[in-house]
Amino acid sequence: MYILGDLFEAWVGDDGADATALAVASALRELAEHGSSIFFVHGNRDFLLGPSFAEQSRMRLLQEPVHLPELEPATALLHGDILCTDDRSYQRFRAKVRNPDWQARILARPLWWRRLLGRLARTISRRRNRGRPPEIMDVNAQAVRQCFEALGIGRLIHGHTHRPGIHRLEINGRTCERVVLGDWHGERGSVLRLDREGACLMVLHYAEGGDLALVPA
Ligand SMILES: [Mn+2]
Repeated sequence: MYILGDLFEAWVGDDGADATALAVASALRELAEHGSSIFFVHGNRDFLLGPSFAEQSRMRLLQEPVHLPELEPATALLHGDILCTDDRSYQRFRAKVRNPDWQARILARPLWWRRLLGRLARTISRRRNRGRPPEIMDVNAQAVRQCFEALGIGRLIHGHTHRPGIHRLEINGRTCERVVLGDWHGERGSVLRLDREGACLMVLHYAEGGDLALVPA
């Protein structure tokens, strides 16, 4: 199982894991104990999730892009925020907070201070994003193209933009595919099924009686 980041709304350090995070950790651990391999890529909200929580959840932390050359077509996984290059101020912010020295300095601060900083950052981000043109928050076509070319892949899978869909595009005469996962909120959930038939986006569906099923989106 590959979790492509922003599993959590906010993460201020593994020492700040709340009851929800601990419940998630124990569910993941149980899954791992039943034989699943679990991989985690950071998102723009939980980029401070560290080795201690990963160990507790039996997840392996991966650096993006995650390359899966054994798949047909060769596939790469990303959270997706790095493709949103039209949002220049966000990319500057991202470069700063993904720097290991910056992260070490922040994590050395007391938990209460990090919680305050996290709340402040979310308030600023909400204000900033209000009333902005939605195109800015989507991927940049050139960044997508460069990603396919640089990685030599035929399929790219990411989330982040909350615009689930499967997009076909032509790159150097080859038909490539960009799969955008949907979000997980309340009773909504987005899952991608990949098999020989190709990629199919699925959503969680609660049937009557509360049974959980996956149905095509
Ligand atoms: Mn995100």
